[in-house]
Amino acid sequence: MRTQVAIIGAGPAGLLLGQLLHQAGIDNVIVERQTAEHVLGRIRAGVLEQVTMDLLARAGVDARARAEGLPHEGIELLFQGGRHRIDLHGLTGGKQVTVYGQTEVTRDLMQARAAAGLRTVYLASEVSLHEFDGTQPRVRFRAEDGRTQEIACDFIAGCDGFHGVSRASVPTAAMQLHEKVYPFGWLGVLADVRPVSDELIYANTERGFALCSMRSATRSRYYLQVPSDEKVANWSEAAFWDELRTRLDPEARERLETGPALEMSIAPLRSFVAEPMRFGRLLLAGDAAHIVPPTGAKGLNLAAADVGYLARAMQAFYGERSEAALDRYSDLCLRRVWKAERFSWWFTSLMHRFPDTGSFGQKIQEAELDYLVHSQAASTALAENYVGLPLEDF
Ligand code: RFL
Ligand code: PHB
Repeated sequence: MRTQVAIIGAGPAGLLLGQLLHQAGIDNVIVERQTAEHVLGRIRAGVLEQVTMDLLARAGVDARARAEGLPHEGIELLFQGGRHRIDLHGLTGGKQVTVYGQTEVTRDLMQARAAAGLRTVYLASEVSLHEFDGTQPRVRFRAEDGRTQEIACDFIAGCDGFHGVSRASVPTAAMQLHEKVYPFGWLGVLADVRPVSDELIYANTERGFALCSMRSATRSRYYLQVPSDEKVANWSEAAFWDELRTRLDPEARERLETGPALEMSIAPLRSFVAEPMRFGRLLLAGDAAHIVPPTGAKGLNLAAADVGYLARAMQAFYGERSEAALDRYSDLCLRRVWKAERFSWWFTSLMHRFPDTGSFGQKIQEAELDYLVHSQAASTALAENYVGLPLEDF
């Protein structure tokens, strides 16, 4: 098999890149380890920045996100038992975010890819990357029928997430890794109940963090901070709802609707960056290159921004025969990535209870939150990061 760009991974990064390249007339093949159903079954992100919506539009796959996504102009911070609104729209000169599930983004991208007749190999095992330090890289894998296949290409895009093979194929001496693992995770529940509030609630409590999010007017997504060694099996659904209630304010507690969990899982929290993001003809994008804790809702949005830059760089390569944009790819991404890393780390540190938080740490968090919601300068800094920093040079 031959293509211009072999994309490893059919998550949002790989699928969006495939669509953006297709729009630019660049042929691509996606190689994915799982089935499409498995990829669609992962319940993850829910908040899209305008930058991400714009890239979906550029890829021609924004119709349903625009029609069914929920525009959110504010978020609520809950601390010391009271809720305070951050007016994202007012503080950023009219920007907003769109609440639309990663599952739906992925479904829309998969449908567009199928409609365009683009090649995707699912259930590819033993994927390996070869000769990306030259000009004719190759991707080898075992297909569903057990046969070994090879793709000859000009570029390999490593969009295979944190545990993928792409970053692991780079010699360790060629890469610098920066990592912070948090001593807690998020226990998430998805349920067909009406959201407790019109806007997302981020809660700081002495019992730990909680988040009230949603997927639609009738489907809610809730999270609780739990210790990192916690197991889902230790939680009954009733225990989840009871604990969530204790972390809410009296009005939200009263309004909270409960129902059977459609999904319940624990996600670990981690900050991670691999530098650089380019190794010859191998380019990393999304979670393959960097991870943020979900508190700032940045992971999927960073993945989208990376592939926006990458598609543009490849367009310049094929259109103008210029490698300049590919040469700048890593630096351009990482400048914005590190700002999102900082924001996500800061917001996580402010909202969660750490083993050494104690009464002093709790008081300091509450003082900072009090300052944050009453200072226009501090609220503006939160708002402009939450809605997403602009793409430089785009
Ligand atoms: P993905 O989604 O992990 O996709 C990678 C794909 O690569 C495949 N793969 C391989 N394929 C072939 N060969 C191999 N050897 C392979 N190894 C892996 C995998 O099967 C998979 O299909 O990475 P991508 O595309 O970079 O997308 C990143 C996002 O998924 C991630 O950043 C977000 O989900 C993070 N995130 C959030 N981001 C936001 O922007 N806003 C949010 O509100 C938000 N909330 C969240 C989140 C992540 C969460 N979890 C579970 C980690 C909430 C949670 C709870
Ligand atoms: C979600 O709806 O899954 C979600 C929303 C906001 C976050 C993280 C996750 O910060």
